Amino acid sequence: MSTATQIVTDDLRRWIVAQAEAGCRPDDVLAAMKTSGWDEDVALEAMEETLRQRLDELGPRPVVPLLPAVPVPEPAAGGACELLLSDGHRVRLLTTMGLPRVVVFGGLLSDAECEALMALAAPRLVRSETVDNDTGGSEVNAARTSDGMFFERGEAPLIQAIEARIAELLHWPLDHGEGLQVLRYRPGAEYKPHHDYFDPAHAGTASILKRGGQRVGTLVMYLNTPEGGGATTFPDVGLEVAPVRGNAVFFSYDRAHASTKTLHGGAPVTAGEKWVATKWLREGVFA
Ligand code: PD2
Ligand code: ZN
Repeated sequence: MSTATQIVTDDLRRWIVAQAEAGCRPDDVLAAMKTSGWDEDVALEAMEETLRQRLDELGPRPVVPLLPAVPVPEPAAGGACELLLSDGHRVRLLTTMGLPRVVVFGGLLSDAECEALMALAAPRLVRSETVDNDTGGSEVNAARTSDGMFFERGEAPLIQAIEARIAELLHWPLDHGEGLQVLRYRPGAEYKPHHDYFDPAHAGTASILKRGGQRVGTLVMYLNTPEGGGATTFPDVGLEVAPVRGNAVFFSYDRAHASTKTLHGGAPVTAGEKWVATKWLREGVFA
């Protein structure tokens, strides 16, 4: 489509409004318009003008107060670039970020621990499910094409040792953590961008929160180094964490809100397999 013939029709305006009302991110709408041949400047102006007009039509809307911020797990590094834990394990701080709060750890798990965790998990892997927002149950979801399993908290000496290390590293009580989840991604498998907190607007959330309250932090530990792909991505800030055996990425969210910028995903694995163990931390006791 040549820029000279790019007329913003009523149909296009209606489409832009429909995308916004369906919750599509502006970047994705812009990308779709560019793919269909719209010049970026024309597309941006059309989006801005159309959405401004729509807001004017809707008139003033009540301001919904943000949920209050709650305490979150936080590693006690005090500026150090290495932490010595009480089990003798040394963990390196490779990267940190303020918003979203992200910390990348080096050497959180040894090679032997990664191997042992994969071996314990392998016979129990089944196609991953995600939370069904309406019922609070779980369902198979095309956005998550991995296989997974959950360990019970403390179910084996190796699990106990890893959980104790995480509790010390993140200054968060062991009983505020869910059981470890192991995921295996095969080539082509991915986990599309999502938030790990439970959306307060969804009908199923109230029942989920009865057990341990909200999630306030996530630790994704890499159990192997895939041959290709599989980064953990934070699309709001353009951060990509490379999956490297023994390393881990931690992020926290002090309210169940997109302003925490913790939208994140697992990029498609392009070669080999990717194995991770995820620990989710809750506000309260997860019994
Ligand atoms: O495997 C990952 O990189 C990944 C990405 C997004 C894991 C999770 N989320 C998760 O377990 O919540
Ligand atoms: Zn996640």
